[in-house]
Order: sequence, then structure tokens, then C-alpha cells
Amino acid sequence: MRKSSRSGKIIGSAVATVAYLGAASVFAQGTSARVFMFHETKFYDGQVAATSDVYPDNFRDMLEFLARCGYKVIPISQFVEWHKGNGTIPTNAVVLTFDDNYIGNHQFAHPIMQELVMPGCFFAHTAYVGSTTGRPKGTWTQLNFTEKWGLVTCESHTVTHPYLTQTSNLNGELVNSKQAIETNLNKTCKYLAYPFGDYNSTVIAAAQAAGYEAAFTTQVGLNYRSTPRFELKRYGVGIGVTLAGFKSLCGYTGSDPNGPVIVDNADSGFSVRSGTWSTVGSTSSNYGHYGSNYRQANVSGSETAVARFTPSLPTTGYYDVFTWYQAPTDPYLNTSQALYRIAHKNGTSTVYVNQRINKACWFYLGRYQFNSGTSGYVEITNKASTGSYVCADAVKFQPVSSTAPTPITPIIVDNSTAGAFSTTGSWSASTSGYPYGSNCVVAQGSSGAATATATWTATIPRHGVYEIGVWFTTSSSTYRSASVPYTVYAVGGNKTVTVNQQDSAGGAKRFVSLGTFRLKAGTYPVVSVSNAIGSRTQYVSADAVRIAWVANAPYFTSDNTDGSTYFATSGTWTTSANAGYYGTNSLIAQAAGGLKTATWKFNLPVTGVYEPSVWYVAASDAYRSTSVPYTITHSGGTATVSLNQTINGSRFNALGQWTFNAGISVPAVQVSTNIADPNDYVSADAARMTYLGPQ
Ligand SMILES: [Ca+2]
Ligand SMILES: [Ca+2]
Ligand SMILES: [Ca+2]
Repeated sequence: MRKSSRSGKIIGSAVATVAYLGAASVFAQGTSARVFMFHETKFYDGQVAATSDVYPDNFRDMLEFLARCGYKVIPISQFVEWHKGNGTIPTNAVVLTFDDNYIGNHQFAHPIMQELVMPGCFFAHTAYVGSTTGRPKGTWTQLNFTEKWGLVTCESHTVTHPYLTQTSNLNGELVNSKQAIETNLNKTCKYLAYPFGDYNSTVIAAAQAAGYEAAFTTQVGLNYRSTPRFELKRYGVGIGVTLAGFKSLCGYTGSDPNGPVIVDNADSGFSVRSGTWSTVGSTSSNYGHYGSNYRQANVSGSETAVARFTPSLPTTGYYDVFTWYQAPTDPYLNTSQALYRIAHKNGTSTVYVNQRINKACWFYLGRYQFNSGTSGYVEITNKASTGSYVCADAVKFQPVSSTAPTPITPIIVDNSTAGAFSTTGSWSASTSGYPYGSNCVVAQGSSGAATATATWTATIPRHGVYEIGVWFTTSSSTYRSASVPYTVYAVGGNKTVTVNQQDSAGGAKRFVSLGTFRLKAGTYPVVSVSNAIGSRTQYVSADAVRIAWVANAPYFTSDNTDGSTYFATSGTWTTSANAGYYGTNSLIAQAAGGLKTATWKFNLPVTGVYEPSVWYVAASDAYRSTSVPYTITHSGGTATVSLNQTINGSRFNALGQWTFNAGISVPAVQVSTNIADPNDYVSADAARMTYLGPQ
């Protein structure tokens, strides 16, 4: 199991090459560390983004670059301890910090960090924990979850976020914030981030007197052991920072041959082939565009403007191609039929994109083969009959193998989607108020229990975290409810979110986010809405639902070579090097000669629903059992599942889904040689626990 922690806590393990804790000795020792300062990671919500925001897809690009190009993301505690003279840090050490405890970091940043197994620190201003005034902040429950998961630790950003050099309550801001974190999270709060980066010698002395061990500024630069520990530096990352810009902040000068090639409209790979393409947008007025700005052309019935994105590709092969476009305040200004031409190795493909939805993220255009060099490109044209503008912003070419899973595109279920939308009670079709597609359905409200419901069924491709948005038509406050209850069928139970469907709430023409949710793979009802709005004189609109992938479910893997904390056997097992093993080898045992068992154990950070799965070496020979018993010990008892080891070998095969309690070295899955034919063999190799969500 690739995880441990100096604090005794547990972290997830989803990426084989990331093993940062206790593993510093295998890397060359570093003499400096780079600390990044983020604020909120969030999806585009119809408002201009704060300059300190980072869109989740861009955040993921940055973190995947760190993992791919030799950077080691370390816990803040390892960095400070090294600074104090204790222990080491690897070369290219990176610390991820996030100021202000915005809820978007719990919804987007943390799931991505769980998936990539990267630690970080949320600096919370404790007076605002759980506040929904302005931008919502994370709750103590959410902070406790991240603490228990073991990757992200919560530290102090004072109580009320004042200028510390000017406040009359300097000691209270420092002491009470530290105490609130210690009381609510049952830990020692050690570190401080100065609000606004504001400090002086008096502030430093007060922070030291309050018991802090280190403090972080907004001054930019690398940290050495000689950097004053209460004046630690950070590189800010905000809305205009592209992947290229982030590489620059990292001091990276390599070619990143396995990484994506992103062509922004500001890059040399962008060219105007014809027509007029105006430069629009800025980092201070960002409505979802990539980098510092974007280009737009007026739509036309004939093709009079063409813009081209030409990548310089390092190798010939398959690439997943994505586009990014901005979102005007009125999204209907964009065309719903932007024409993209992808010139690739095998010809030219055409894709139409609805630029009114799925904004401010990488939208998938498909997988194509390209030759190395600059012969391939993506063009955007202005030929369209809807909207006013077509947007040319950025294009991404992500190298992949031909067999890699294709990216998950946002799933949209409309009331017109056959077999995926169902209702109870009385609903009638309506075409007014900008429906998604051709219409929606509306129902009169109930002053008591629901008498009408509408349900959207979707096929969720992978276990993970998804952002769910709902589209509804709007109407005046007289006729439309301000408190429409939507229910999401997430792991751990139904979550109800109330949405204001009145005109004044500004929900028209876009998907309004219900938040992020942990969803299981499979086909099932994901969202429903009801008419339980407390009024018979108002109505509810049921139209479309969008389910956008954010992050894969994190998992923990235990292998037969991981030692007694994670794996134990009884009886005699033989090491096998037959091809198809997980890790370095596998074990095999024959049924004859007494019962043998092999048990996989896990360090589970939080109690919740997990899916155990097992890997055995593929074998089709006559000596492998077709009914091998696996016993699962979960929080409610035990279950037994039999697998046929002559098929589906050398991959993880799911056993089911149960609730497991948090704990260290928890025996969860056992395989035995209790099989029918004494001449048959059983393979024991690796097991995995995938976290699906809370109980
Ligand atoms: Ca751009
Ligand atoms: Ca519709
Ligand atoms: Ca193994």
C-alpha cells in the first residue's frame, strides 16, 4: 500500500508513482521549496470570475504537470520541519496552499488532489467557516473530512481576515483562530497565512507568542532555509495563469514531451486565416475564458472568418482534442453551432459545438491521429445561423494511447431525452422562458407534500465526483417558486438542494449548479425535482440536467508484497512470476493439503462506502478454479463473493459495495483455497478499495 504519514494519518493512493511521505530519501535532497497560493477553484457560474480564481480543468492541468515533470508535492508540515532543520525535502519540492477556505476548494480542488494523491493546506478565517454570505466557505464538517482523509490540513488565516498591522485585536485574531481550529478539528494548529500578505515585526512577534511555528506571506519567490520562517514566500496562481504560465512559475524549461500541447489565442500557434476576429476579455473581467483574453467573430450565413490553432506536436500518434470558450453574461450571444474543423493525419473532421453551454472547461472534440510537427490544426469558422458570436479561445491536444479511455464529456439529460425522463403527477409542456431544447414541463405547486415529481436518469461512466447543474425556464415571482427542491441521489443518501427559479435569480439560459456530488458508476435516477414548494399558486419547471465529471474516485491498493500491515497469509503459498501480476509478483496455492488464506488489509481514512476489487493473474488452464471464494468483512458483517479465476484475470474485478469503518490495517478482503477440486489453484495478488462516498 503506497501510503503512510508522519502524523499516523492515511492518504489515498491513486497514482502509482506518487509516494511523497517518508519517501524523500529516494529523491535527491532539495535546498529550496516552491509554495503556491491558490484561492478558489470553481466552475464558471455566470458571474465574472475573481482574479484569484482558477477553473478546475486548468487546476487539473497544473497538478498533472507537477506529477508528470518531476515535481514533488509535499505536505506543508514536511516543508516547515525541513525549514526548522528536521528532515529533508526532495528537489523540486512544491507546497500547495489555498487561502480563505472557499467551498469550491472542497468541491473541486480536494477531489482532484485525492485522485492525484497530492497534499495541501487550506488556510481558513475561522469566523467565516460555514458562512454563506458572499462566496460560501467550507464548513467544519468539510474541514474535518479533509483532515481525516489526510491530504489537506487546515491552518489559520486569522478570525476575520483583517490587515494585521492595523487591527486593534491582533492577539485575538491570532489566538482565537488557532484555538477554533484546534477545538473543531482536534489537532494542533501550527501555521498562519497573513491576510492580504500584511505583516510587520509586531505581527511576527505576536504570531510567535501565540504559538505559531511558521507564517506565509504573499511575497513571491523560492523558500530556502535562510528565508525567515515568519516571512515564507508564495507564488500566487490566478485566473489568467495558463499551463504555460504555471510552468513558468515553476521555473520549468523542459519540453514536457508527454504533456498536452495547448494553443491559446495569445500564442504563436494561433493565426487568423480570414475575416475579423476581435480581441475580447481580460484577466480582471473573465467570463470563463482561458488565459488573458479570447478572440471572437460575428456569425455569418457564409464562412467569412476563420481562425486556426496550430500545435507543434512532439510525436506522431493519437491525441484527444479539446476546445475552451468563454461565456458571455448572456450566453445566447454565443452561437449554438460553432463549426470546428480538425485537420489530422487521416483527413479533416468537422464538429459542431454549442458554445452556450459547457463553458470555461476543456470541451472534448474527439480523438484523432496527428503527425509530429505542425501539419495538423483546429480551425473555427463563423458560419452559423444562431447567436451573434463565435469564440476562438484555446485548443488542447492531449497525447494518448489508442486504447486509453475517452474523456468523459458532460452528460445532458433533457425532458425530451427518450427513456431518461419520467414524471409523476400532473405536468404540462411549456415553450416559454428559454427552455433547453424545444420545451420543458411545468407543474403547479403543492402547499404540502409533493404531488408531482420529475426524475432524470443518467448513465454515470465511472465512480467519482461530478458537478450537477439544472436548467429551468424562468418566470416572474408571481408564478414561479423561489424554493424548488431538487434531490440528488448521491452516495451516502439523497441530498436536497433548493433552487430559486424566478426571473430575478438570473437562472435563465444556463445550467445552475447544485454543487458537486459523489456518484457511483451505473444507470440510475440521478436527480429529481418535486412540486413541494409550499404554495399552490406558484409553479415548478423541470427541463434539463447536466452532469459534468470532476474527478475519479480515489482508491487504496494493497499488494501481496506490501508487508504484514497490508497483507497476511495462512498456509503455504508459492511466489509466482507468471505474466500478468500486479506489482512485482503474485502468490499461488493449491487446494490440496489444507486450507490456505490470503488477507488484504487497508488503512481507510474515513468511514464510508467503498468498493473492494481484486487482481489475480490470468490463467485459462485446467488447474485454476472457476469458483474462488472471497470473503469481505465490512462494518455490518461479512459477505462472500465467488470469482472465476479462469477469466477476467490481470485486472481489478469489483466484488461489490459495502460500508467500511475507518481504521489502520483493517482486514477487508480474504481469499481462500476452499474450492471444489483439490487439484485446482488459487491466485492471490492485489486488492483495492475504491472510496465512493460517505455512508
Ligand atoms: Ca484565450
Ligand atoms: Ca428541454
Ligand atoms: Ca503483486
